[in-house]
Amino acid sequence: MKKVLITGILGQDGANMAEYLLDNVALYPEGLEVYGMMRRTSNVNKSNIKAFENDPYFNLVYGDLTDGVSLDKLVKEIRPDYFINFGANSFVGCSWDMPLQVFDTNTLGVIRCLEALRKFKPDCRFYSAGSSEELGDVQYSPQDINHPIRARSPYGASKAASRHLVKVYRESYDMFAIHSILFNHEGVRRGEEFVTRKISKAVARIKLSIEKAQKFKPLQLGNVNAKRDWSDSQDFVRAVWLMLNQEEPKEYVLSSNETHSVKEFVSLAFKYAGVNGSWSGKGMDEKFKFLDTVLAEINKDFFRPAEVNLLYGDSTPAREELGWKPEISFDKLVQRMVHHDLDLLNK
Ligand code: NAP
Ligand code: G4F
Repeated sequence: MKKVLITGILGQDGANMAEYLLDNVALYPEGLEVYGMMRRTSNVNKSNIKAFENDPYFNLVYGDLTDGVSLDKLVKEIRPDYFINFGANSFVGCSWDMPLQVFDTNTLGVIRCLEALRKFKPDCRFYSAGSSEELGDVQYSPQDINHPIRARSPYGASKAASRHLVKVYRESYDMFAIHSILFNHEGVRRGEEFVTRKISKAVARIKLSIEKAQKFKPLQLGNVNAKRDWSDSQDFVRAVWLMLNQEEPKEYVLSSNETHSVKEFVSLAFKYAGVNGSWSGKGMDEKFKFLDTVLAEINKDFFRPAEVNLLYGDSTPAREELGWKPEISFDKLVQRMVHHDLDLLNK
């Protein structure tokens, strides 16, 4: 029986990872059991795990990355074969407001996971999610695994530090421990504070208001000229599983190998909702309009103290060496997110 412990189960990637494994249980004749770790919060949101919460091979367990006792206890009791750490404070925008909490969760949390495994299950394979945000003000494009760390946010710095820690444990204790550089990845389970989901939800709301001839507030955005390399999270979890099942613990970049601006995302999202519009104006006066109707505008509240202006990945080694290939294009991703949020509003 293979046991997989996943942190961040109520988040986007944790839920997609668990669903991917549970959908493929038949591939493991020796049996596969998935343990999803959630922390205790006052108002739990289980919407991302609704589809598989009652699956007989799925178990929900309590634990917290800021509490080493809880991680020790889980590792001792479950004795996982794979430990996939998707838990984090993952929102770059708030990492200036709570840098200590971000480091406690994203960096010390990784030490706590590694220590629990070192003490109680050293042969467990460990994966921790790293980020293209570690690369910061990039020096060249596209960015590969050798790009220097130039973090621009407390979040980026927290992930960079955790990358070093994973390497230290791998080399010091001969553990199968990897941290890979994940470029942005989205989908219908994406949190609403991230720009893609904020856009798809607002576009659905605005589309409905237009249909009902009701007044609406335009979508408010910060730096719409930032460029990101966006993929679908469902494509990434397949690659994470391939990485965990290599012979040797090698680290990879996962990316779409394309880059698009926030402005492009907005234009495409409105297009898939059947709303025409175009960008005009400059700087703080830039607006996305249909005739005289403003659909999206700039709001200084959404700018960051320091911005990562461009991310553009090169995942060629992952494609060639792991045999991984993303299946969902940028266009398809935007279309799926917008149609999903339209369906939610029309229910
Ligand atoms: P997400 O949706 O924000 O999920 C993160 C999960 O971590 C949430 O379920 C959250 O729990 C949990 N968490 C937060 N603090 C915790 C703590 N102290 N103890 C235990 N769990 C805690 O993020 P995601 O998009 O799935 O990302 C997964 C991982 O990949 C994260 O490490 C993220 O930093 C990294 N990453 C993501 C991207 C991307 O574009 N999505 C790119 C690069 C790297 P609650 O549900 O209780 O809040
Ligand atoms: O969607 P975002 O908040 O994602 P960001 O900062 O790139 O971080 C995501 O990707 C990282 C990988 O590079 C992950 F590690 C991290 O966990 C997270 O998943 O913002 C994307 C871009 C930024 O340049 C931001 O300034 O969109 C810009 N933006 C413009 N207006 C906005 C907004 N971002 C947000 N969240 N909200 C806005 O209104």
